[in-house]
Amino acid sequence: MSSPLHLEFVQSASKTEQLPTGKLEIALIGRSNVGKSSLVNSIAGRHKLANTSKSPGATRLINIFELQPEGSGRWLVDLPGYGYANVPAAEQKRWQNMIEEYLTTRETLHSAILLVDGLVGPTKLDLQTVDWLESIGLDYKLVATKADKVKPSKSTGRRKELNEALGVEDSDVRWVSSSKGTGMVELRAEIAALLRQDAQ
Ligand SMILES: Nc1nc2c(ncn2[C@@H]2O[C@H](COP(=O)(O)OP(=O)(O)O)[C@@H](O)[C@H]2O)c(=O)[nH]1
Ligand SMILES: [Mg+2]
Repeated sequence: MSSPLHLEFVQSASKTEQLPTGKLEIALIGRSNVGKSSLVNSIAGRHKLANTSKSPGATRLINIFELQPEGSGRWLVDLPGYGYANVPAAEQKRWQNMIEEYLTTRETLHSAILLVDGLVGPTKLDLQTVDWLESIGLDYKLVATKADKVKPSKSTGRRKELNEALGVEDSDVRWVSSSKGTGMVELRAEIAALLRQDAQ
């Protein structure tokens, strides 16, 4: 189960209603630049499956990645990142609506994975997103990204701060590094189990 998951890109959509019908979806959410696309690539053990970018805000679409075999309908869904400051307010609002519409209306959506930058810690928008996920009753898991950027000497303190800011226990957060592969074996196994469970 530690090996990469065989994921293939299915399609992108700018609106929920453009999405094809799936069986079971897990959505990746997080602010722009948090490392969502890199995480998709790491989970799949591929470099260029999902587009990664040094310029935040590049992912403006809902991107579907299907656990193979083709047609399984079991998807990892990369949502547009929120909170990118250099995007005009109207455009941000449009993304926000797209994300919220997807998360509130998608019947095949099982749960979400909320990514928080491990070095930066949860931003105000991340905390709002947590509250919002709680309010709509969508199940979610927490992943702290870019673990390699936290110096070992600061690691314990940083974890504590992040846990306190989110109001969670240490065991509630999976720390990963897409560049170093830290935590990837466990996360792959967890996502594989989620995607392979019985669909309703
Ligand atoms: N050091 C480090 N950088 C990362 C990691 N994951 C992503 N990045 C970098 O963070 C930037 C944004 O990553 P990307 O996956 O495009 O973020 P997205 O906007 O959430 O999809 C890129 O420059 C990545 O190379 C990681 O685990 N470690
Ligand atoms: Mg991206």
